[in-house]
Amino acid sequence: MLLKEKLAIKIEEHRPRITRLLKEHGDTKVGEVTIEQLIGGARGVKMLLTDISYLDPMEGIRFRGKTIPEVFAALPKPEGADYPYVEAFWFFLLTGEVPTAEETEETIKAFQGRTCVPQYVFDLLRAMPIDAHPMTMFSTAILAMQRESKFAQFYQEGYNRMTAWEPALEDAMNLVARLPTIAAYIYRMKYRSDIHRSCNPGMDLGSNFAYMMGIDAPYDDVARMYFILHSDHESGNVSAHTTHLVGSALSDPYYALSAGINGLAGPLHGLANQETLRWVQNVFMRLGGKVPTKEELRNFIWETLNSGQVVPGYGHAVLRRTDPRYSQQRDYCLKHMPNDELFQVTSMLYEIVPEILREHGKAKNPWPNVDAQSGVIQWHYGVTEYDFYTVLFGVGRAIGVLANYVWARALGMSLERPKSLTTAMLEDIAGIS
Ligand code: CMX
Repeated sequence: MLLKEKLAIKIEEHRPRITRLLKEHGDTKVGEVTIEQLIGGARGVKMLLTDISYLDPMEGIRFRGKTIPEVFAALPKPEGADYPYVEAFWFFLLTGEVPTAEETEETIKAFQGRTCVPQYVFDLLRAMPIDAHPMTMFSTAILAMQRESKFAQFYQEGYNRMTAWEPALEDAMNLVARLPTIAAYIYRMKYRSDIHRSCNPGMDLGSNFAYMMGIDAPYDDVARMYFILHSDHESGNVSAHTTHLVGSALSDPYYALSAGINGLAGPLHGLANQETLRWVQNVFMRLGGKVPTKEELRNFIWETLNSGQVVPGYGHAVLRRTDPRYSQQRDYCLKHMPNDELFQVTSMLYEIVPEILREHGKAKNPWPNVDAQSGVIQWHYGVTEYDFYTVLFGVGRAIGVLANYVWARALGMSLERPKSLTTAMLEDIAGIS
């Protein structure tokens, strides 16, 4: 069955559940908010709804109820590949069902018909200063395409909340199809002498991205793994929440995603993968290019902490163990690049950082997150320009946040508008005024 047809059935089945919850249980309490949570970035406050992924602090992420290894095992893969088609994953995130071979083929075709990026996007990128950060370029390109939005057009022509998910899906699929082309264009414009490879409409998304980047196999499989791993981490993280928040004003997917990508560009969020590499490269530089010993690494970590900086790639707002996205990438390295110098340093950090963060006594979670490993793999395949890494994260993250955008419109989710209080009001509530 075509993705859109299956999605329509799923939406019809799901809507009564939301209506019932609202009508019959609207007053039921889900939790309470403490002053610490109110001041501390709403940590742990249960106030968002998504069925696309769920993050357990100990187990890590589940996409549509499946762990990462289960997702990788269940979804259809290209022949000889270790990782599934991104297109099959998109079908799975939206419908909650593993697509058949035929459904996968149809979804791949649906994306292949959408890869063409308008020329004005390239012109715009070329007009930007060449030293603009790749994330600035990426977000600008997304925003520039807003004029193409079917959702915005649908709103202008008379909005219908029952069918709003349909133009949202159109926009979301156009975006997911075009982002790899835009990312590869930014990369080659900035770092590969401005020589480009046009997208190859006969390929799947992972192969096409590797082709446009100009990197041989198994980089196509790395791309599939990377985009799937970075896609979604439930709704409360900065990029997902921002996309959702902006979308809740019925801003179209282009506006919403561009905003979410800007959030991903923060060093406490997606930029941490760039920061990890920058930080490790600093260690190498200090030691004249030599692989550091454990003792040297220890000193460097303490120096970082004592100067008031965070150790990038470690800690998490929700997770309380090693991020399974880290473990997956580590497994990849152990299989394909065990002797890589950078991987060996990354492994040493895994042995040392948690014990130091514990001793330091601040971070609630001393274990590595996804960003501590991802740059190492890119570096191995020649993508050594680490300020590009967050763009790769962004191509993947778009898949999750846009799937959420489609469902948010399908379920008629409301304008987000939490209530703020003043400090005096909090003092009053605390009984200290
Ligand atoms: N190094 C040093 N200190 C750390 C730390 C780290 N890796 N992780 C947390 N801390 C500190 C925090 O800065 C905070 O200090 P203050 O009390 O002085 O503000 C304290 O420990 C408590 O923080 P927390 O409750 O454990 O963590 P938060 O939910 O506030 O923040 C995160 C989570 C990810 C921002 C934080 O762990 C961090 O800054 N990590 C490094 C950056 C990073 O890897 N970000 C990527 C996260 C994954 C992603 O979104 O891509």
